[in-house]
Amino acid sequence: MAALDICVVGLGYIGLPTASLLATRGHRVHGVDVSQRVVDTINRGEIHITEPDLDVLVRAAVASGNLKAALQPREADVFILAVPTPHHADYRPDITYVEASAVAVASYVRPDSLVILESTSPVGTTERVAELLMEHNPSLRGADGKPKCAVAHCPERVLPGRILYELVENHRIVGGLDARSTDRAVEFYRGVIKGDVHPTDARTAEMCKLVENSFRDVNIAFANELSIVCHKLGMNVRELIKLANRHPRVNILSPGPGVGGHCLAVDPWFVVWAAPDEARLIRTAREVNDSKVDWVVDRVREKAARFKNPVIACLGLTYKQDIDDLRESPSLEITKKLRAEFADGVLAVEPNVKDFPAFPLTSLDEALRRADIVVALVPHKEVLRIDSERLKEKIVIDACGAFK
Ligand code: SAJ
Repeated sequence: MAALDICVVGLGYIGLPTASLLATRGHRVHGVDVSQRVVDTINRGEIHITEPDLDVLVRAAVASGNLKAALQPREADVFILAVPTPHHADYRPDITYVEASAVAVASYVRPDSLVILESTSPVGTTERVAELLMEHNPSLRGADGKPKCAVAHCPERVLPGRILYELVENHRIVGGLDARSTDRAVEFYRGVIKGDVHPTDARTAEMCKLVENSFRDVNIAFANELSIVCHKLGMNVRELIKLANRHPRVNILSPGPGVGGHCLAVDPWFVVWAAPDEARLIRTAREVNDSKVDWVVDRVREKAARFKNPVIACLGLTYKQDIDDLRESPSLEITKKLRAEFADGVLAVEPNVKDFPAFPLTSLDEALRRADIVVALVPHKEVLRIDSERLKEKIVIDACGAFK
């Protein structure tokens, strides 16, 4: 593929790896972010997030001269919108960042440009992007009222911790607003990734991503519900799951302290919001997974009742292992709730986070030395490596299967 001018809006967990990959493939990439700190960090060839090997890729991309970050967009052949899509307190999707990014690029989009929305989005968002582009740049509106530029949705599907591998290897779903948009976007991704590219329409592509994450959330909810049932029946849930999974068509996932991150804890609500009376299982799964936080806190409280001044070590605060991402983290929630009850008797350990303003962090070694109760919340590699001798005299609550 000939080198293109590409403008990537949102330089976070998806936008930054994508922009860097495209730059190292020879495209001229203009990255845009609203944060001056993020822009400056990237322009120094450094990164503001933790992801294996991303530092090397960004350094190479910036050193090649093909990746530059800025606060403002500029004209390009291809625009990629990779901004967050959270939900409101009542679980209504919040697409204001997507809308703002569409408005921000509108005047730089040409009729021959391709605009791709990669953010996980509620059904209909790609259409909304097209509307905003035409509203803020009337030269993009065709005689038929439809956009002259190509507009498509291609949901990101990468797993934090494996982003660089999955960015290239995963299959992608591409849905344009019309057949021409789909073809343009399919051709673009086929030139960039190794995985297959599957064409569809924009709404199906939007729904596909939501369904993928809802599928995983529902399956984790099954495992989490089992852990609560097994506790009641005095059974070891992990042994049970291992045995059940010996069946050729059973594959139960792993129970944990709840489901976190900006994806599984958020996206299923977009389906529930679109079909509140119909999406009953998806809603219940969300509720089961969310309820796990209080259930773990209750287990700790039960054990702590034996001590006058219990010292409780919470191992791990991030939403999953070996990353620094605290978004929607059930482990952080559990630790906060325990701190509200036991104050400085709670020692929080998080090897992947350096600056944590909310409360002090304790080293793993000190926490293990001082704790009466050890609560394993995230199976970080440091937690998996703990010598069982050090846990002998402790009460251990293993919420994440670290000490199986
Ligand atoms: N978890 C469990 N038990 C399990 C697996 C996961 O409790 O057996 C928990 C994790 O600890 C974490 C949460 O679920 O708190 C989510 O972790 P994850 O590794 O399942 O997924 P994410 O949120 O990091 O990434 C997901 C991925 N989606 C699917 O696997 C269907 C990824 O491919 C998506 O790109 C990403 O969401 C996204 O951005 O939407």
